[in-house]
Amino acid sequence: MSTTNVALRKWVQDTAALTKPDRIQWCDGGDAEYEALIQLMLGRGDLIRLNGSTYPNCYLHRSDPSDVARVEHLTFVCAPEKAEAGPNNNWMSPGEAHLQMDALFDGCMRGRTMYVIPYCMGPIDSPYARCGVEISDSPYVTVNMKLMTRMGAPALRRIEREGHFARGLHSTGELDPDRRFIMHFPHEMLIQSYGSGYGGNALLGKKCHALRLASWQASREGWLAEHMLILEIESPEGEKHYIAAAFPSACGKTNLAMLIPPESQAGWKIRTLGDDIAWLHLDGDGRLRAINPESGYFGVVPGTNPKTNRNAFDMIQRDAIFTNVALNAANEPWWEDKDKFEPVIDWRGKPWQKGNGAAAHPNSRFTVSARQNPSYSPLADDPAGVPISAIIFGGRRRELAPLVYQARDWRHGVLVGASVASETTAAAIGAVGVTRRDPMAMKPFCGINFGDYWRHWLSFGTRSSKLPQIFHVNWFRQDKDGRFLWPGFGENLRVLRWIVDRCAGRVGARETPIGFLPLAGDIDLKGLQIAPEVVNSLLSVDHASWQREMNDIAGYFAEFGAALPSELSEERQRVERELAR
Ligand code: SAT
Ligand code: MN
Repeated sequence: MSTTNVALRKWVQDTAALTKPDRIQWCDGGDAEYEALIQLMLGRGDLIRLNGSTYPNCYLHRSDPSDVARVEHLTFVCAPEKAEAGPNNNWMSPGEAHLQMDALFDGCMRGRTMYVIPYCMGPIDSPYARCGVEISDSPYVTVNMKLMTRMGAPALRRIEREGHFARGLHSTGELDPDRRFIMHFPHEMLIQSYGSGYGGNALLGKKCHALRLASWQASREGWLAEHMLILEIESPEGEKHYIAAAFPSACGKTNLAMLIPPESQAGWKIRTLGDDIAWLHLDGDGRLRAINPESGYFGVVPGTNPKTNRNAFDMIQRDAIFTNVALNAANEPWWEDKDKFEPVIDWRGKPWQKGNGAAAHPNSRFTVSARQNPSYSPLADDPAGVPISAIIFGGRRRELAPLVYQARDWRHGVLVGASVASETTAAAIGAVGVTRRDPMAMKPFCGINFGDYWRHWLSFGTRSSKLPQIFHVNWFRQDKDGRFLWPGFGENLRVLRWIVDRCAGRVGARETPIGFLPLAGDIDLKGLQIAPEVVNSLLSVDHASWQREMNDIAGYFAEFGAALPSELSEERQRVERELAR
């Protein structure tokens, strides 16, 4: 196989001349190709077959122990001007980055096969979808791309029709942390990733293309590329709303997207359109429509069980790839909080003993096709996407942020999104549990200067009068003994219902300086064992703490200097004035 697209043919030839693979394989995305790659990896020991009667077609991949998460300090945006990348990104000049990367890629695929992987981010016939080609020497990447994207022949046909595509070159290299870089060249719509085989560093359609390059492209073309799940909520009366929600990695996006209504919420239904990324476009009527560019999930495994996420638990019983989980005595995948049984082999492949710490890596992952999700919405394949009623921002915060509040208007909502802060998780290398600013949950993924990105967000306020309402939630409030105040998981539906009621104009709210909060009784708490004083503290706004927060946000915004939109600092000052009143 090859292609009629001259630019693609030339890029493949040039890349082969540089990396010197033994073979080139053009991927068609078919099942036979997938099977053959699985067999190849089983033979090489890159995959372990799991118990075939309880976990049919499931495999375990162990990555190098030094290669288990995204590496933000080795991730760069290489735009010609440093100001384009902003203080929120590492920057290197494109010339220097190309020199470094060419030296790393030189001859790196000797003895290996070079896979040419055409893919489409979004429904193949959607005007909102965008194509890319990843060149990789990793069969693990190739099979994951098949599960995560619309990969193969149909994507190549679209590329040949349209004539343009994003380019991603990836090699696992030597898996040496000192020879590892994830480089983005937005002006060339090019990604170069070397030295890591792990998730967000290697599956280039996901964070690298669909967020970092796409956020650059979206800001030029007038749309939004966001780190958001997309869900459908249907009331017992059949009223449907679509919600997009942004949370940092490993803060429960997959769980929320697949939420199962508890018994007390009979008749309500949640369907999943996406669990990680949303591309949002204004349609001809001024409504914001969302598509999920992905077609599979790369979810955190630990903590998944029938109580926390029955849908996810069920969907990973077959045709799934597990990365860095443990094994039990029955050769089944095992992870913390899975069940009462004990693991025997840890994620490194060593015998596990009590007291050794976690058996599965805290950032261990499953990869599955989205269609295996029992709550999968076929609208995920609708080329037109879905109209969004509400945008939700959230973070992991022990203190301060109430369970839920609503921004006054779009401009205030942009401030709410820009001020998101969250405690760090195991999804990236580095300290866990440290609170940091993570605007729109895009800190690791925004390929442009946050100042320009916020200006772009604000510009929607003048482009349409039918924009979604913006909310902020915090499922992670704790008391002084570290106990969670809110039960979370399925019970979060109660908060989603209030959000939908607000969008439909059915309930009032208490106006506070930080936005609108629920009135007593408007969040359905029937059947919850939750004390009134706990509800009070979940819905309280402590002015002194919020003044400190606004002050902290001012300090953070100051890092962006002249790139910070004045509208955003004026909005912050408005909130600050109201808090002081
Ligand atoms: O490894 S990924 O970056 O794709 C997962 C995540 O951090 O959300
Ligand atoms: Mn994510």
